[in-house]
Amino acid sequence: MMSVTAMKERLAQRGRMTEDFLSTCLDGRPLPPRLRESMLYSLQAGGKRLRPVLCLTTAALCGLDVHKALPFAAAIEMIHTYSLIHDDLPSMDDDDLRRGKPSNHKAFDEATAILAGDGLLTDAFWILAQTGVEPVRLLAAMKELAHAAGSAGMVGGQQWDMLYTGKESISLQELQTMHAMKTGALLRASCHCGAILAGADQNVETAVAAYGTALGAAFQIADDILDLVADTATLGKPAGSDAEQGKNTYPSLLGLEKSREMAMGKAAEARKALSGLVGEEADFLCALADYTVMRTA
Ligand code: GRG
Repeated sequence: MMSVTAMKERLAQRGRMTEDFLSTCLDGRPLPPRLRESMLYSLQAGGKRLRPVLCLTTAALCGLDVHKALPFAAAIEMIHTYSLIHDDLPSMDDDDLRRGKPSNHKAFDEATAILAGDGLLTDAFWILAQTGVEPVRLLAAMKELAHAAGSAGMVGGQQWDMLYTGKESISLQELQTMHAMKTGALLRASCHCGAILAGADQNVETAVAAYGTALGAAFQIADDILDLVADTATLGKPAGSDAEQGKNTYPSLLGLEKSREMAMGKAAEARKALSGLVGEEADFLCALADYTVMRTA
């Protein structure tokens, strides 16, 4: 078992590795300065870097040097960052604060924020195309990522979220499906793609993807709970915004205690998925699953 300190150190170290890559990824390209500034503003605003770390770690777990997986992992963070910029727009969640700073459209303007998101999404594929693994593996991982981020995944989940917002009540099944698409798909793909890039055996690939699915669910339930119980300064985004916007959440459907139990259950499911795997990387992933539900921001 990995200690919380060792887990946090490894998370920070792989997060920094991703940030170093991201800080130079737009260098030497002919971008309009305002667009570059706006893209870098959100890319460099902090964040846990959970998704790239998951990708780097599952790649390492399956025998690939983390440096080889780095462009792909960084591209996932670019896609995640674009989704946050667009999610905060006045036409979507209309949030003024993200990662403890003014949202992109507040720091710049709405049109620039839309373009910064578009730029990050599209450039992510330009960057991941530079991942140094066999093309067949890269293509398979790219297909998985595009599916997870697109209309059958994150984008579709966001559409469900908007359709459900303000609706009296939705079923638990509807809530779970919406979150599996909106938040879960990218987290699952972050895990799965590392294994695909490394050319993992089918049974290991399946185990890692199952870990990602359970982790994604645990993460979202924890996020709903945090929105209810944490404060804005700790979260770096407006607390209580789910209730204010009339969103259906795990606590609103199940209550706080049942939601906590469900989050713990999903973290346990994530650890169980990796039970056939040994070593430091598997231990780290198990510690990350626990961190996902214990985190305070
Ligand atoms: C606009 C296409 C489009 C999609 C938006 C993921 C998403 C879909 C919106 C984010 C809204 C939200 C708060 C979802 C809850 C879970 C979540 C993705 C939280 C943010 O992710 P973290 O906690 O953020 O990993 P950091 O800042 O640490 O990277």
